[in-house]
Amino acid sequence: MAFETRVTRALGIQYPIFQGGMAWASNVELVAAVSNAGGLGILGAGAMPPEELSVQIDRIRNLTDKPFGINLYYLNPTIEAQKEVILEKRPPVVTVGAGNPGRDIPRFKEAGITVIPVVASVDFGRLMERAGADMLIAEGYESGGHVGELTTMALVPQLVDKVNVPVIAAGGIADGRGLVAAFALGAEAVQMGTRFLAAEECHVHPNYKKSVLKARDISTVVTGHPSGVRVRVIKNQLSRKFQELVSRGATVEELETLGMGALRKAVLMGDVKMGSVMAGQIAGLVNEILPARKIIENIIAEAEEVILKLYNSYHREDGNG
Ligand code: TUI
Repeated sequence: MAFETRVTRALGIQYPIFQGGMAWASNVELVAAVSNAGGLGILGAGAMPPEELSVQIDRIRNLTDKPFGINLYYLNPTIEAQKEVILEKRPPVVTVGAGNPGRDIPRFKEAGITVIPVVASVDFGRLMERAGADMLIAEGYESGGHVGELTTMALVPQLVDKVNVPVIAAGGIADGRGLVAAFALGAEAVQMGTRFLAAEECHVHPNYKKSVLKARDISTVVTGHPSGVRVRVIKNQLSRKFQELVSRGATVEELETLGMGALRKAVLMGDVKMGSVMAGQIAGLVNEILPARKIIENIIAEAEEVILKLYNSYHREDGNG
């Protein structure tokens, strides 16, 4: 089987491709389409009310019999109630962003759930491994949304060297070249968010999709208070306002009030001027809307080509590759 790793074997998925659990943006149809195509679809629970999360897990199960995941955002005020829903509904996989799930890992695992924290540094990854994490998502600064400081290129190999659990690379990956690069660094799967924003099944507002398709290499910026939550978005009126406030010495609270609800405004209402249009630096590579299955098939086919090309160029005597 193509690209079989500890990740694909442990989860029972065909391809080592996760669809990032994006708050508001990863709807049940997208999750099911990715899982049905052989990847791992992940629902972004974000700020979802717990009752709604429960309903959506049932809906995913109606649409696929394949493994899927739920992403919990640990800064969400209703996180405790969301955890209870998770323990009751027992999705196959839980990924955890923006916080320390340490003391929850044992009970998630007792419920038969594979627990995969998102980490932005080696030390935090080691801590999560000691706490019992089954795998780690190493998310680089290229990513959309809430970001740490290290790039994927720097984080993945350093983390791989310091932990025994499998590492999934995230941030800056949108095609087969990215997958092969991540594997070269020691990752055993990749997670992509931005690429799946442009999936046919993704329900983000058409204006949001257009912004992603139009974006180029330098279209994103990290906004937020230096000591608060820092979020990568596509540059717009809101991101400029954020930067202006920071340079005028605004407090963390002022900035978070401005940011609150801005993601929902962009995703559901299509306000791409004053909404938070989260996307990664790789958005410039995302130029067409395709069904999730096609996205996955294209990436695998391209990765195979890249590997063959590398192999041939390594072995060719004349060195022209
Ligand atoms: O969570 C994400 N990405 C996100 S969440 C999100 S929703 C949002 N909406 C409005 C404002 C802000 C966010 C959009 N994008 N990625 C996972 C992630 N986790 N990236 C980085 C981290 C992280 C950072 C520090 C995880 C742990 C950590 O430290 C934990 C500790 O205790 O040291």
